[in-house]
Amino acid sequence: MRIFHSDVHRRHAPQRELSGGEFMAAVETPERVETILAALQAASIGSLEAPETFGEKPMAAVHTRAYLDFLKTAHQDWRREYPDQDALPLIWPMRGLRQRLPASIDGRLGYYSADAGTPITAGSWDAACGGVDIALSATRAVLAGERVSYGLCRPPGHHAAADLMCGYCFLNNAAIAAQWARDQGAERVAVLDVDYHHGNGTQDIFYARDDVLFVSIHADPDQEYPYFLGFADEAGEGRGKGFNLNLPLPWGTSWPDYAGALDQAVARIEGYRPDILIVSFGADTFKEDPISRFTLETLDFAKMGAAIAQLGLPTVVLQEGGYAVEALGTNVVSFLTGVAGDE
Ligand code: SP5
Ligand code: ZN
Repeated sequence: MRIFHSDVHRRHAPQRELSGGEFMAAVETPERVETILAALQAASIGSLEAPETFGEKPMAAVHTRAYLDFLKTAHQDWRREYPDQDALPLIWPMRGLRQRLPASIDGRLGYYSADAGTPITAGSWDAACGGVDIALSATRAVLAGERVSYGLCRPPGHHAAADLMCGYCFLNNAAIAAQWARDQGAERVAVLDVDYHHGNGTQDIFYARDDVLFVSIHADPDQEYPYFLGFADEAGEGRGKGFNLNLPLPWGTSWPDYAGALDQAVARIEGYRPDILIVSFGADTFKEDPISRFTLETLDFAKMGAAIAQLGLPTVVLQEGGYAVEALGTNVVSFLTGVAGDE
């Protein structure tokens, strides 16, 4: 298995995040990558490689140019107003307000964000670009004939929409990879999102399309973040009708019920006959995850990977969430071992 990673993610190192009414220690930290890398090296399940550089064009095929330009300078603009803090929005253009892009940084932060839990730091843009390069390098490896590749992306991507940052995500690594695979000649691309949280950004980006199937297993948005998308009745629109499948599960879900949903997800993907499968993998379904409420165990990740491997598809695994740092590396290795099968 070819594995792609880099150190650029370290430039995104938020100290604190707003959660539960107070500033808490950030959970989406650089240590997440360090622990995964250490476990990958110890397990020697693949070659560790540096990503290639792809530039902004693949990003601009998914995100708006205005959003990319905003992200690029957001922290510099913020620092002119607020000397020492990470950038966070505090007001959004909601019901009854004008959908108009303001000039001020506070206004633009609200316009281009969906929550106040996604701090922008001085190096966030560079780190996010590095995550995209990793995702695209992993995708290129699979298009070139590798059966399975893994992109150790950080920051994660699946909550980011075409022009919204959200849920620790800035650039949607999986969506950019899916679109890029299409542009390289793949006719049908499937994205399977098994992060604990619904991949609202990925769903939104492909909602009206039938050339990218989006299937997601996640905590019920009636109970869990992101609260406003990810319900079972969201099936796609227009040409995309029937090409979006949400499988929400309640708090407390353990392997037997998770496995049932995974069977449905796998059956839908099999019926779609994609040329390539992109997996948004979050280990935040783990029983000890500090912000989540499923109860999967380390060995369940291997079973999850094995069920996905049954599809026999060229498969790109991209890292999303997972915040139980001590077990994170082991959980990722468990999943990848399952996906790799007998290779
Ligand atoms: C990529 C990814 O996994 N993003 C997750 C974003 C979740 N953001 C909201 C976190 C709210 C946590 N509050 C739960 C407190 C538990 N004590
Ligand atoms: Zn998550």
